[in-house]
Amino acid sequence: MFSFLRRKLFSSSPAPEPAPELAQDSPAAEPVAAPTPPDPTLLPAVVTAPEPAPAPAARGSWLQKLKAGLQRTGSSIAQVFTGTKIDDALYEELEAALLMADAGVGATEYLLEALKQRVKDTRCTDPAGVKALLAEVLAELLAPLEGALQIGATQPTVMMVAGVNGAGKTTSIGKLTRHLAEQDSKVLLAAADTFRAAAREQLAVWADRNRVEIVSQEGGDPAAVCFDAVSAGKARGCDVVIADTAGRLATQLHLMDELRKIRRTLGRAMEGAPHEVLLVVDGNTGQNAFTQVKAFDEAIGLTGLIVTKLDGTAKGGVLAAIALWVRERVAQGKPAVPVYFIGVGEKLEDLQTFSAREFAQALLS
Ligand SMILES: Nc1nc2c(ncn2[C@@H]2O[C@H](COP(=O)(O)OP(=O)(O)OP(=O)(O)O)[C@@H](O)[C@H]2O)c(=O)[nH]1
Ligand SMILES: [Mg+2]
Repeated sequence: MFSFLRRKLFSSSPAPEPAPELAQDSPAAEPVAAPTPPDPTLLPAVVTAPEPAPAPAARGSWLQKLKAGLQRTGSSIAQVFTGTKIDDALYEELEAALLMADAGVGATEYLLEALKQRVKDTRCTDPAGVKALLAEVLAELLAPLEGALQIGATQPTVMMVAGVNGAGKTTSIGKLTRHLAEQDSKVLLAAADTFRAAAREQLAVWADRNRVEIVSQEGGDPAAVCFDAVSAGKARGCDVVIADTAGRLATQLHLMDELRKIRRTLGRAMEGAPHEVLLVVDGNTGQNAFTQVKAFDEAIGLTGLIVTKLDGTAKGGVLAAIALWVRERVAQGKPAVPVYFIGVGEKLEDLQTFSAREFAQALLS
């Protein structure tokens, strides 16, 4: 997977400057903490030891995990095509299966219409052929969700990561940090979940394991931590600063205000920041994930997504609903919101770049 990430993840980035000393330019700034020694009880289940770069076969095994995770959904869609006739009953069954897979009404209608047209155009006569055509139209629908995370256009590239409680934000940041660090990117983490000591410690463990710096502060204002982290990132010639925020529901208005403040503060710390505003959603939550995407986008303007836990009983069809929403945005001249990564487990190699075709095939296999 690693070479795949290398290919997709990075734009050409200039070599980082030698690291100068941290400028203590903010009164609220707590010095960049030396990586905290890990408390073994807090070690995430994700890694037990630094792992070598996965072999090329890793992507194959990832696909198996994705297929297994989506199997419930996939097998029910695949069952629609086990008959011998292409008739109204087949399309009705397919409609029900797509809705069950959490594709939502809009994307289901879109897919059925596109599929019927494709069946007509290709004069397809057997259900197995219709299944192959569905894989095609689904991959086409999902295509706008593909996108490579660009690192290196600015130094540092500043990312803020948000999402509901337990979606997988910190774990995904940890996995991403490892991949970036292995690519010799200098990463600095900002523990902007200042309320829970466990949250700070969880991120500190990842910082320690990946031997990257972390800016952390007990209590206090998460926006101030982010400001300090970007200031430190600039002073130290970091390539990437990633802010981990506390989980919250989009309905908790004061907490959404806090996220907006973090976003504004990052912009004050560095012009143009944050360069990426990422939402982490739990793929298991189906249409709820789609609701979260729309609500967080409205509040903080998303630039990308990470969809986790697609190895569980994920109703992966929700990506079709998100893709349709992205298509509509793009048609209105707004930027796309790509799925930069999908999570298919708790191990390091289980964070993978998203491929529309692979995902469509896994969903229908
Ligand atoms: N199976 C599976 N588990 C995952 C995946 N990503 C994260 N997890 C697990 O989900 C749980 C929550 O992950 P966290 O990274 O702590 O989630 P968070 O969004 O940071 O949570 P809060 O900070 O409490 O809001 C942990 O047990 C992770 O190991 C994934 O892709 N697959
Ligand atoms: Mg967290």
